[in-house]
Amino acid sequence: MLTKEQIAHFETFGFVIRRHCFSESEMEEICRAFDDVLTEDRQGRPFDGAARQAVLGIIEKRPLLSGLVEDDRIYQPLEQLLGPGFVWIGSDGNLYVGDTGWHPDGSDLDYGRIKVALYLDPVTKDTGCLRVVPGSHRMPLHGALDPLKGQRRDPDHQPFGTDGSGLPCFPLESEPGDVVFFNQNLWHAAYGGRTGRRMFTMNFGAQPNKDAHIEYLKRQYEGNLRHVENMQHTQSGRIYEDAFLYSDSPRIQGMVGKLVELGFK
Ligand SMILES: O=C(O)CCC(=O)C(=O)O
Repeated sequence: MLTKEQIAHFETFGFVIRRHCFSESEMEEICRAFDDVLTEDRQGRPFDGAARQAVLGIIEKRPLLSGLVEDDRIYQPLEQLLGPGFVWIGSDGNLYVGDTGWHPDGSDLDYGRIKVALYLDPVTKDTGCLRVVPGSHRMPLHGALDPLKGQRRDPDHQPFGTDGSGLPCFPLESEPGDVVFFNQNLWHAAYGGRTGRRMFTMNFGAQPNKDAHIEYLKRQYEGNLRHVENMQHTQSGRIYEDAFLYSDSPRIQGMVGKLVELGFK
């Protein structure tokens, strides 16, 4: 459970990091499952480091990883932050190459969405940890950072007189076993990571109770299908696994019911 101070931290700054959530032996198993899915996606070939590898639906592909979403250490904070009835959006497993420039995952300020990120190797400010601009999940700061969007296309574009690595921020340095929860509207980036930096994310939305929320979920699903086509080696034409969509777990059923109703697969 999060303390009321941790909830206030999340509400105010847009993120909270929980330390030592998973033990060393749990992380060894999690890393093995992660490596296994990414290797399978490369059809057993070594990672050549030419470009980021991203596998959508990673956690749905292994029971050990799927179990994370119903684990109290993940599930309870989400229920506290998003409220009951929150929904699954999806997961991705990544081997990163180079820097990730500043961006928010979205600007849907009216719809609560949380990204839960686990970095599988120790990462610091200058070796690829997640950097965030505290408070940028809300207006006016969220909108004021908009000029940074051009910097992802052109690193020489410096609307605030600095390159991306010099932007004022908070570095979420982490060790394997730590878990980062952040609001998807928060501006974030990563600089200086090694080629093949490992991390995976699990993404959740509050219970959709407006047409705009459903539209968001549909848009995201369509975008993810395109992402599978563009970035994944293995092509399945779908995002989720049946074992996950039709899980026996009441917690998982609770978060995927809406997706099944919407015909996502
Ligand atoms: O770790 C990174 O490179 C950035 C992660 C990120 O941008 C994301 O998960 O949306």
